[in-house]
Parts: sequence; structure tokens; C-alpha cells
Amino acid sequence: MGEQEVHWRGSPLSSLTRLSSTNLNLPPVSPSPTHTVLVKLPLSTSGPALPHPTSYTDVWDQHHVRMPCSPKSQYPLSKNSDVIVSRWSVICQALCRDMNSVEDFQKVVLEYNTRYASKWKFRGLQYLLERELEEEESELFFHNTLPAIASLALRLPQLVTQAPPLLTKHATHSVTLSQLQIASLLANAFFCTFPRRNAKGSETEYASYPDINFNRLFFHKEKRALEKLKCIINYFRRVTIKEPTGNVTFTRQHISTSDLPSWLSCTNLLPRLHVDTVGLIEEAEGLLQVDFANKFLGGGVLGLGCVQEEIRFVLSPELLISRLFTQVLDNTEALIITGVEEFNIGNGYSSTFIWGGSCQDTTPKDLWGRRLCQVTAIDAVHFTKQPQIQYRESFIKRELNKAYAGFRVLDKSTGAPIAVATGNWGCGAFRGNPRLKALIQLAACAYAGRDLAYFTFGDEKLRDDLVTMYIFLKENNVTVGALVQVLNQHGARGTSDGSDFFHYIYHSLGAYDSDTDSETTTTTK
Ligand code: AR6
Repeated sequence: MGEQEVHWRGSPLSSLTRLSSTNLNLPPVSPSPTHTVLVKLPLSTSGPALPHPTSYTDVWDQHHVRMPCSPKSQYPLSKNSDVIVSRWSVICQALCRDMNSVEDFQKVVLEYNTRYASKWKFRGLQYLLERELEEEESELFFHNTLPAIASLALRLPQLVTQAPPLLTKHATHSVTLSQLQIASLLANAFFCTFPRRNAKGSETEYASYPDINFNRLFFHKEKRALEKLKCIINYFRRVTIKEPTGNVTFTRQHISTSDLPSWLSCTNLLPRLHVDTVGLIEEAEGLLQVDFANKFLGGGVLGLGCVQEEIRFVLSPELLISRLFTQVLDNTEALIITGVEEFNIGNGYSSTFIWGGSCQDTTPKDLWGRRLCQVTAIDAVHFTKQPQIQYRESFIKRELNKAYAGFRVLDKSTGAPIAVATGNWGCGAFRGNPRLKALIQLAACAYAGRDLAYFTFGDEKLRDDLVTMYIFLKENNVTVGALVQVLNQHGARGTSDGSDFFHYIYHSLGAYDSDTDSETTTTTK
């Protein structure tokens, strides 16, 4: 990097606990009422895991993904026809057609989505393939990649032999799939085959789930949308050339009311802190990497969104499959994903985001074939309209509980809790105050027994302010309870626009320190 200056403060990143072959701070993959495993155990020693059960067993109900290949998914033989056939047979026929242009592709997709014939336009995909890419690349797409995505989609009943369970509100549940199963499900999303996922409106069956069919992704012509498409196409190119062999676990973690921390009485001291102006969350190998999520996971990834979450989802497109089965997150819930592979390099951010090429992810795997990479998706409150309300006790508590839902060590994990890698959570699109959010995340880490690596995204002043505050809090032995109390007191004053926030803490806790004559001997670890 060549920088003379040290860009970080606090504890060195290398000193924080991380996932490694000697610290598998992960729960095992073992089927149970709260863990659905879609692959056969024990794992085969070579190649992708085999599906479980051995052959396709249909389930078609409100607790499971409605599979495109279910015989219960039916469709009129042709427009206005009274003859009803299996929708999968229509899909199979359509996907076997030659597709030499985006128009051909769109025609195929509309054969089993006739209702959207006048609504769906694939002009972004068309622009990418006809104007943006070299002719050679475009030909490669139509001759190799697209037919390979189609065959991968058609292998669905052989690869995913049971419908994944829906990860519904207020229930902790895990689902483990192979990367190949995810690829086949995503190939179906690419061809927009998932039934009942297109209708809009609050009364529809999947109103509380994110979109999964990719039709919206093909619409936008904006540069960032095309770059995201390049990431997705590269992902499919990679997984269709060489089948991935690992597995991924998705865990919805719900903290019930009785399990929520009583923040004010928590006597834990603050954990170790690393603050860095350089580096990104996704580069923090082996740490629990925070996804600055939308409560509908993935946010605008299939539309124009292109900030932290959306970028993360296209760099590791396996994350996208969470949208298939994760119901909108409630206040005390998070989704934790273990084992995804990074397929793409990204450069730039938001409107300057570009695909930087294919990435070879060499992260080691655990005993269940999961990459030692863990992502925790937590959605902050969107404060755009009234940022001042974020200082209120109720919102501070909401964000503390949300962070805790994401940071609590998963049940049955072994090893030492790994540090959290985070940054300005809720402070970009969602307009929170990073100084407040940093303290909230620090308190949640302290409660969960994790250290914290904070990436300020280039902001040196924020780094220095955070470290100065941290040293002050440590020197004064401030507990989580005392910290939360002062945050609440600040909020109770009612008028804050955030400008005097740190001053208030220094002032109040300085007073607290001398009032209570507390020890000041502890220094940072
Ligand atoms: N590593 C570290 N810090 C980052 C990174 C990164 N890779 N990327 C961005 N930042 P934002 P939010 C910093 O706006 O406010 C999405 O649409 C940077 O300072 O993504 O929680 C979701 O789907 C940036 O301004 O998070 C939600 O709908 C800040 O983190 C919504 O945005 C916040 O990033 C969430 O918005």
C-alpha cells in the first residue's frame, strides 16, 4: 500500500480473534428440528455434496419455498387456454429453446410468466450485451453461459430434492445447502421461474419476502446496474464451468423478549477495538462481517441499489438466495450466513461501482465444507425523515437489540467468539449518526463477548474521535450499563441534532467518574 502513516488505531487487527482451522467458532451441520440440511451427511469426500433426500420429494405449503418444479405448480397450456398443465413442463420446454438474443431470452421467460408480457422489459440486459460488452463476450454469453444457466436451472429437481423451509418471523432456524444447490436455485431466479413471487400488493402470499426472480435486474440501464449484472453473469460463468463443492448455512437468529439483554444493568466492560480508515468489512478475513442490511434482505440489489449490502451481495452472489426464503426481519432478528464464496472483485461505490474481474477465493473450509467466512445481516432504522429521533431511548434500545441479534454467538458454536467487522452501520442510506452507532455496536459487542474492528471508510476524523472516546471510556471503567444510561440521558434532553453528542458523554461521564471516585487504573488491553 505504501502509506507511511499508520492508518489504524487501537488493537492491531491481527490480534483480534478470527475463524481459523484452530478456531471454528461455528455450530456444526447436523439436522435437527431447527436445522434443515438439504445435503446428504456425512459429506461425500469429493465433489459437491449429494442432495438429501436421494430423490425429489414434493412439498407445497406455506412453510416451504414453492418450488418451480413442484407438480402442484400449474399453468394454462397457452394464453386463454382452459387446459392446465404442470408449469415445470412449460419451463422445461421453454428453457430448451435456442436463445441467441435478449429478445429470445425474454420470450422464453415470458412463456411461463405471460401475465407480465407487457410489464417486463429486459432493456438493461440488452444494453449490456448489445452495446457494452465486446461482441466476443456477448457471443460467449449466448453460446455458452446462458445455455449452461438454463441446464443448471433444469437440474433443480435432481439437485434440490426438498423444498427449503421458509425462515419465518420470530423463529430461529438454519438451513444448509450446497453451493451447487444454491447455484441451481439462483439459475431459476435468473430465469424467473419461482411461482407466486411476482405479484405485488400487501395481500399477496409473499408480500413479506424480498423479490427473488431477476426480472428487475434486467430492466435498468444505469451503469451500476450493468456492473452488478456483470458480477452475476461472471458468477454463473464460474459455477457452470466448474461446479463449486462447498456448503453454506443460513441462520435466522431471533432473540425472544425474555432473552433480550437488560442493557442498563450490564456490568461488562468494553471489548478490544481496532479502528481503521483503510480496508473494507468484506476484507476482514475470519471476522463476523456485518451486512448493513435492509429488513428485506439484499435491499435494492435487484434494482438500482448499490451501497454496502447490494455490493456485498453481488460480490458473493450466493447471498442472494437468502431472498428466496428469508421473511422480512423484525426488530430482534438477524440473518447469519456461513460459508459463502467471493466470486467477484468490486471497485468504486454506488454510482462509481464497477466489476473489477473474477476473484479466486482461497478461504479455507470447515469440516462441513463451509468457507470460514461469516456474514451477519442486521437492518438499522431508517432515520431519513427525522434523524433527531435516533437519540431517543426507544430507538437506542432497538438498535442495541438488533446489533445483539446479529452478534450473539450462535447456539452450539465452539471456540472463541470471533470479532465483529463493521463500520458506519445505518449511517449512509439510513442517515444515522456514526458516533452513536459505533457506541451502540461497541456495547452490543461487549454484551456478546466479541471484540470489534471498525472500518471508517476513509474518515480519519471519525477514527480519531472514536479512539479518543474509547480510551476515555476504558480509562473510566465505563460499563455497558453506564454507557447505555448516558446515551439515554442524552436522548432524554430531546433536542439533539447530534453535534454535541460526544461532548455530552465526556461531560456526563467525567462527572460520573469523579462523583463515584471510580478507579482509573485500567488502560486499554
Ligand atoms: N466497508 C466498510 N464501510 C463501508 C462499506 C464497506 N464495504 N461500504 C460502505 N461503508 P450503507 P445503511 C460505509 O448506506 O445506511 C442498502 O440499500 C460508508 O460510510 O450501505 O445501513 C440496504 O439494502 C457508508 O456510507 O448502509 C439498506 O436498504 C456507510 O458504511 C440500506 O442501504 C453505510 O452504508 C442500509 O443503509
